[in-house]
Amino acid sequence: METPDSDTKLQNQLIINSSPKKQKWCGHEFLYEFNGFWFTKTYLETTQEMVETFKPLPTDIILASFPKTGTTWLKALLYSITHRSPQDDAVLSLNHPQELIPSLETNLYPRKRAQASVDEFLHEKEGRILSTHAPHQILRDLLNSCDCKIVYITRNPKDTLVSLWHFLQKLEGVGDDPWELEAAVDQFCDGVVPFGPYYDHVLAYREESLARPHKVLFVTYEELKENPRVHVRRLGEFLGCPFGGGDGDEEVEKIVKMCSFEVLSKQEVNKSSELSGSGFPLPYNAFFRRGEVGDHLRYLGDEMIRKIDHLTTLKFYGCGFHYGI
Ligand code: PAP
Repeated sequence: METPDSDTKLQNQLIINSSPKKQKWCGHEFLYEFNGFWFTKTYLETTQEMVETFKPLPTDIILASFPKTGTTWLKALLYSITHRSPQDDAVLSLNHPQELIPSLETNLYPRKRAQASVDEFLHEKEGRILSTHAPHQILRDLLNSCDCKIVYITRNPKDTLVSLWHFLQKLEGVGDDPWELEAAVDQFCDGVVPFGPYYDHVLAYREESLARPHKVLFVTYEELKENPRVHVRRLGEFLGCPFGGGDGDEEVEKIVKMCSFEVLSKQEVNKSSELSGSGFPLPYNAFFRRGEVGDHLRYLGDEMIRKIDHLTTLKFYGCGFHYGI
């Protein structure tokens, strides 16, 4: 996953940060602490590079999320909501959502030096949709530097963790040193997972959405599942491309269906076990597993659930956010 080049750069950052904390994670990976959050070596480098050089535009839409909370789904939705002409209809059946909307730290910054096309993408003026898993605490100045719109999706912590745990089983090299579920629960609760702590990540974007509702829209995976039509309309309005009545209802219906787990996960491109061009050493199909609310009940024992719920009560309920249990 890492390159010799990233090693050198990391060394320099480690010197600047004096003594960053480092913790063993899963497989052969370590995580490094930066401004209170944990990153793999690659993400530490690319996130720092992005913070130093990325210039959002007022016309940008930034999809922000903690990993495994519904990013792929929201990518499909944002793309469809903002591209509604008949010739756009086939795009989702031919392209993986992760490739339609690039991730700043996964796709754009690691290759920025090497790929002219990426530079070109970053210099596009209108209608860019970009995603990031970076926490608001680290991006605050950058995101507040212009009037770009931010859509943040979150998902209940137990399903998020279970989804992350499954995803990482598919990562090359993890098989030699499996990430046991007990260890995953402990590390998740300690916040030592990529882009963690999860709770701090969610709360900062939520706070920002309450303070600046015209700039940040906060949506949960569960509410999107429960009533996708309402939230597709809400997204359209927030992004300045509302749906009317009549034809609007049909358009909403079409988008909800096109982006549903049932339809997307059956597209050939999304079923493919080829290595994806998403920047992860993972196949295309790794982004579609079960797509359900409450899947954690199949995997987490009572004690694990108690531990996560206890933390959720302290962190979320303690802040008046009654979510995640
Ligand atoms: P990422 O952070 O690596 O981009 P992300 O897309 O946020 O991953 O999360 C993947 C989860 O979203 C998977 O959940 P699961 O492991 O619990 O199954 C995946 O199945 C789910 N997912 C992908 N597409 C959809 C969709 N269209 N509707 C609902 N869930 C989806």
